[in-house]
Amino acid sequence: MSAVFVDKHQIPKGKGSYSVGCTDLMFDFTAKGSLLRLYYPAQDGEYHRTVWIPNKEYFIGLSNFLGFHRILGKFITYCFGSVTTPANWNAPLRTGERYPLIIFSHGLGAFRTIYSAIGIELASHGFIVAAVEHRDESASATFYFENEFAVEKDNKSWIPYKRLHLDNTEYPQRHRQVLQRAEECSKALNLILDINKGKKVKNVLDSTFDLQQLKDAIDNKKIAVMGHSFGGATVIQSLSEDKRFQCGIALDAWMVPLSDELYNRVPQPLFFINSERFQTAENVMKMRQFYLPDKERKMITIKGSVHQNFPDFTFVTGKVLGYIFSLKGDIDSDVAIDLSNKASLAFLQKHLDLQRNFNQWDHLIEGEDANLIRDSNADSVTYLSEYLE
Ligand code: 8U6
Repeated sequence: MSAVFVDKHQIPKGKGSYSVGCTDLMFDFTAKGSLLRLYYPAQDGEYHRTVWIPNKEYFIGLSNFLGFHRILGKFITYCFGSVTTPANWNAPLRTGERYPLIIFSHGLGAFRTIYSAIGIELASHGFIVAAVEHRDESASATFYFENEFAVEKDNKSWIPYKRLHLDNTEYPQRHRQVLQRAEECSKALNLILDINKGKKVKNVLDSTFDLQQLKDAIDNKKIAVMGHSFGGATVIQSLSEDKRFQCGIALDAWMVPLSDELYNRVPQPLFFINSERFQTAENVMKMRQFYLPDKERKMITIKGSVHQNFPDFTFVTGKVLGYIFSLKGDIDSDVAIDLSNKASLAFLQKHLDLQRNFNQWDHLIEGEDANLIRDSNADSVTYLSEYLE
């Protein structure tokens, strides 16, 4: 049965020239440390594919986040528990080049492993991508270890998703979370740059990937931050707090968590890539606050796309389930992520000053494609619907 549902639908391979490797890194073991999934240019060779969602707790968490009945939770574990993603698990790093670095932040109810189509594509074009897992109770699930003994015994402490109560106002809690998320992005960056400088870090997760390979592997002047939804808000918060991030890409950003005072604290270039269905006039208005004279801002909208066109589930379901759960829009999922990834690569080349051929996609940054809308559809569309009410 899982073969019928899943095997025909795969997470796309990287289209760049590099093989892609993948590993998980945790340091230190506490909840204040970092947990991230790394996608990187790898040496060619035969390796095992990467297990997409590596623990049952993530499925239980997803099922709770989505409000599914226990039985449906069991069903999605059954369907997706053995799915792999086309990255070579623990493959050795490709040497001979310093790579630009991207810190990636996930959405609400998501976690570090479900943006692999983006991580793999960028790594295949020569980026190291670190997808952090946030401990702000916005992930469907995440874990840490209480102490060294728990590490030894692989006795994980799980942090579940925290549902907000309806009697609470949303903003203060989401704002507190976005501050923690930005701090976690900076902490992950510290960790990776420490390893890049030669600091000996022992991965808390038992791994055959030798972290020493990352020494001098990163071009520490070429660092960007990228994220989806709540992670899009995290991008903007991170840019304001940590000027080591040279630019940011916000995928269908959800702007509610951000303070109204942030708008003039983001000097770095910022690219908004939006879905057609998710955005509202109010949300896009908050994006427009960041448009100030002399600041580089770009916005495009992918026609026929939905919010969940950016995470991986859009690739592993068929049309029917995809439509029912809003995992797919009218646009083909591969076409949508290609546009997002190519526009991202073009933007990154410009603002990280890369000498590559990603400028072949410069027109996408301007929204010039049959499947793109320049800027946004949301301002006018929502005003019209309000007018009709
Ligand atoms: C449906 C996010 C599924 C599924 C995700 C729907 C989602 C899913 C797995 C979880 C969180 N892709 N974060 C059926 N909604 C498996 C079977 O996994 C993305 C995915 C994906 S998110 C997001 C945030 C909020 C909501 C939906 C998605 O940022 O894209 C509400 C009501 O808040």
